[in-house]
Amino acid sequence: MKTVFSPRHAGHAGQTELVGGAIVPGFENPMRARHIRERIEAVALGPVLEPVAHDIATAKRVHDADYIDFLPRAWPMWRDAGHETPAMPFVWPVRGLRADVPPKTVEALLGYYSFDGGATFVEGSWEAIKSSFDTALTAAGLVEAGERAAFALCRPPGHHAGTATMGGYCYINNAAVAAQWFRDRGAGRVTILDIDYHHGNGTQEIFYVRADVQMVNLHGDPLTEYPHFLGHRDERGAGPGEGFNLNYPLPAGTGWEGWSAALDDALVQVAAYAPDILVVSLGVDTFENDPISAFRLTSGDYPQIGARIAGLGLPTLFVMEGGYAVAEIGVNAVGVLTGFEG
Ligand code: SP5
Ligand code: ZN
Repeated sequence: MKTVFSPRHAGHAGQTELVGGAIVPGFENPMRARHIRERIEAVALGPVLEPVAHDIATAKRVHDADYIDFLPRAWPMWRDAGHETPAMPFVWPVRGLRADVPPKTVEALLGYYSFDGGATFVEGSWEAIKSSFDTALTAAGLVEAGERAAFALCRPPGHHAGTATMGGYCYINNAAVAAQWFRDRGAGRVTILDIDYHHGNGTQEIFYVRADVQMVNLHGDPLTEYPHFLGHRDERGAGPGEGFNLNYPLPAGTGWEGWSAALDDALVQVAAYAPDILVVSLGVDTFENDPISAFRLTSGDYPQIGARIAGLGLPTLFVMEGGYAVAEIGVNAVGVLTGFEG
């Protein structure tokens, strides 16, 4: 399997995040991509290609134009406002406040375009965000050109990013951009299967009223797990999209038995939809030792996940999302891919 990967992810480094009232080093760091890349070489998964630059207009097919235009401006505005720390949102237009009047300062705009404080900017962030977008589209191009599968080693991840909101380490929704790109290139139906520990709230929001992109999510129950405010079982799509959004919230502590049973059910639903292309939002924060998650999958489980997904027999684009047990992230993520290849 071919991988697309950009060294330009590495400038997105040194971010901080708020955990329990304390500012700590970000869990989403450059070592993640480095370990996956090394594992690809160690197991000789296949060639690693650099992405081709794509027009950012493609991101505006699933995101609001003003939101995308803000992303490259966030860090320069923050720096010019005199800050020396990473740019972090801290005020949001939630219930009772007005979200219809775009504000003018960078502090306010960061909140206007986010749902949490988890998407922060440093000097190299935009270059990394753009390279991650290019990586997804370049890998999508490989699948469109006839590869059975391709791996977009994206960093930063994307599935929490909604139409006009960043959050949860995500800025541009790489999987959603790729799915839309397949549609625009003639695919009739696309499925996004999201197996990251966290619900793919951004992807769900983007496709919620659409029948041409099926969204299937396995994740920690939002009653106790991040992102908390989307991902319940009764969210099944709306209007023409009714029935094309499927959520499998699972309790913290779920291990292989419960998780794989949900996967098997999900795969039956995907097969019934009969998409032309499958996009997998591949997070491995379902791992037992993940520092911010609570499922109990083991490294031996990941190849089995890949094998079961391969059973669909669909052209498949894997897009990297989360996974924070850095020492094992390479074995786990690449394990899915080698399991897929059989
Ligand atoms: C792409 C992705 O996986 N984003 C995840 C973002 C999670 N952000 C906040 C998680 C808060 C979890 N708190 C549990 C801390 C346990 N020590
Ligand atoms: Zn996650």
